[in-house]
Amino acid sequence: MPDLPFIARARLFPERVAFRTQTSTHSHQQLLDRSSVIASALLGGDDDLKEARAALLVAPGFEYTASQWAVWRAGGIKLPICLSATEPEWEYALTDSQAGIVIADAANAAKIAPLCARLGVRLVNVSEISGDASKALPDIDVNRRAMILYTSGTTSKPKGVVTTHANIQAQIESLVQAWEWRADDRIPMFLPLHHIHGIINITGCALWSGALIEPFPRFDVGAILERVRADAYTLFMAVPTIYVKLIQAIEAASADDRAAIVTGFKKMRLMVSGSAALPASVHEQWTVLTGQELLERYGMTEIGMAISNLYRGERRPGSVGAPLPGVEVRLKAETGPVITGEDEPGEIQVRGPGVFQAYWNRPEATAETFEDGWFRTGDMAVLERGYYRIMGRLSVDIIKSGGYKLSALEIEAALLEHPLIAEVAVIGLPDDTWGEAVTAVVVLKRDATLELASLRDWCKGRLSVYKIPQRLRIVSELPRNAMGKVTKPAVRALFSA
Ligand code: MCA
Ligand code: AMP
Repeated sequence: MPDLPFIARARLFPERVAFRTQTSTHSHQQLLDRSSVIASALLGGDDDLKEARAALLVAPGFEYTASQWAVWRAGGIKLPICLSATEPEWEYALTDSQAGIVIADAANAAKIAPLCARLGVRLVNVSEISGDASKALPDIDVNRRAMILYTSGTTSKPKGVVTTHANIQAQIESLVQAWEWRADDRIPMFLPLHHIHGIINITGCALWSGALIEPFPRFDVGAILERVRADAYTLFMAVPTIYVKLIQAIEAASADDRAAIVTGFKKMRLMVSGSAALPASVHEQWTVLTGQELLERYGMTEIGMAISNLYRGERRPGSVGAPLPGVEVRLKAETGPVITGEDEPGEIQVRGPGVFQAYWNRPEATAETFEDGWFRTGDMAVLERGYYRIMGRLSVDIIKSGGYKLSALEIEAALLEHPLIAEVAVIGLPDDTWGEAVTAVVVLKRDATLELASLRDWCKGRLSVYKIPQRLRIVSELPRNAMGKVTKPAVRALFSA
């Protein structure tokens, strides 16, 4: 059987540098070698992990990717989890996916060890693995399941999105072609590795192309701008919030620093924005500031990237462009026929080899989300002069904040456990930096008082930082059935009142 696609690609450029940090470089050959050592250790006495779910709690970089490849080469399913999630969030992902293994590096192993012990999940400290690749690795078909990504949606708990090696290959090849990835590209990686943006668009495409990745533990504006002014990158990919933060930093810099930073950005061959709407004003501000025209694209965990402005062609502010290679897109009115003309809004539906297989263990949710073989995104759009413009989402229970997709229902369920809260409705309110700000409207229990700071403190340990309410409004009663979709606009109105 042929090698898995990512292995075959790495063998094309074994000596090229895949990861570079201030203190180290690692080649594709080193990735191949290290991943086979880790794969041997994962297998132990077995011949094949047989799709066992292996969660990864490893800092981004060489060791992370070697661990990911090891899971795949040993026949497992990679389960990316958020490094900064709370224990209840980790527990949910591990139990829902019935994970068998957690792979953690030295810095993270201690944090998750008590949970692994409680759940009876095998914990592998990858930092302690050394030695030879002693085992023969199994043959893996590209149609085997490769990854489960948890995504929030219209249900209160996140659902696991299952993709195969073939799906991942299709998602990567489409972007490599559209954006003309090259072996001499260099890109920073500061986005979290439990989402498509970091996993596929940056890491997956770069490794596929023999390009170089500079990994960062997180987005650190100072560290990144320092590398930009050193002309370290040809490509840059980020969420709109990051462009807003970069604009703020550039504007605050001294004239000399600013000129050096702007020169670094100007030299790049492509800068991409996605994961949330890029306001046309931010797009235009960025062009004025750096001379770079951002390329905005649209995607989703279930499908990878679907629509993109053109690398060679128009990049229209406020629009997401045209379907990517290999991706079919149609608009559909909720109860009507497929929309064939322009200027008529409908739901975006997508078909193609990159589309996921199923929600893990949720056949009904999977069935509901497909219509005649087309994936229903839940996003509304309109086609204008050949380009799609996103108009919003069908569900008001989905919030996009800082590029993260959040379920209002999940946050409501957590807040309802607060001892002083009787009723709650969570909404996303427009915010210049975060896109939407998580906002809680609450009715308190009799004679209780609550302040935002104390609510936020209470949330720590229960919810990841980006799910914690930024704004709080206390009311004496919620509009009837506020937690249902129907009256959410009425909840929103409580803020403008
Ligand atoms: C953090 N803070 C927030 C939020 N997040 N405030 C409001 N809203 C938020 N969402 C606050 C914290 O409470 C803290 O406040 C301060 O900001 C710093 O927190 P920190 O976590 O350090 O923030 P950051 O590092 O500056 O993070 C901002 C970020 C991050 C870099 C934009 O959110 C990020 O990496 N987002 C990208 C997510 C992503 O990759 N999404 C792609 C998924 P205080 O200082 O008061 O304590 S979507 C996808 O994959 C699809 C397929 C697609 O299309 O791409
Ligand atoms: P996620 O499931 O986290 O991958 O988020 C996917 C969702 O992000 C989509 O369904 C859209 O609502 C939103 N999204 C992604 N890219 C864009 C974009 N360029 N403009 C508007 N919304 C976007």
